[in-house]
Amino acid sequence: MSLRQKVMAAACAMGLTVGAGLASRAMAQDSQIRTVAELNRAISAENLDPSMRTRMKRFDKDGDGYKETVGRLYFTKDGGRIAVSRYKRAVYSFAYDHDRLRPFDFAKIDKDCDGIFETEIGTNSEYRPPQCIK
Ligand SMILES: [Ca+2]
Ligand SMILES: [Ca+2]
Repeated sequence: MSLRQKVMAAACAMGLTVGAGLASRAMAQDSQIRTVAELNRAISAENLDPSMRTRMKRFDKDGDGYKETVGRLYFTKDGGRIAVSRYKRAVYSFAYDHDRLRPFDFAKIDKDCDGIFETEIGTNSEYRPPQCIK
């Protein structure tokens, strides 16, 4: 293969990679999780990566010194990850990432505790458990 051919092949491979990245991002947007039920399905055992352990950490999101929020990080078998925030076992927000690389793609919160994540929030924003969950 000539140098020119090698460069063309590399450019072509990069183009395909970028295309696949955009396609998976578009799919992630299409399959956006809208409800607690859809979230629970996404993090059910059969959809998780068996080689990765779910991580758990407690957070003080409301700033009262008590770590009321339980955060769990799930690794999905399609190569993504989902961070879920719970207060007394009830889910109130999550963040989704299709490739396990910073940053997360998007994050949502259920502000009125009706089981529907109606509010998009910044993936780095601090958010406390909604009053209705307490
Ligand atoms: Ca707290
Ligand atoms: Ca809601």
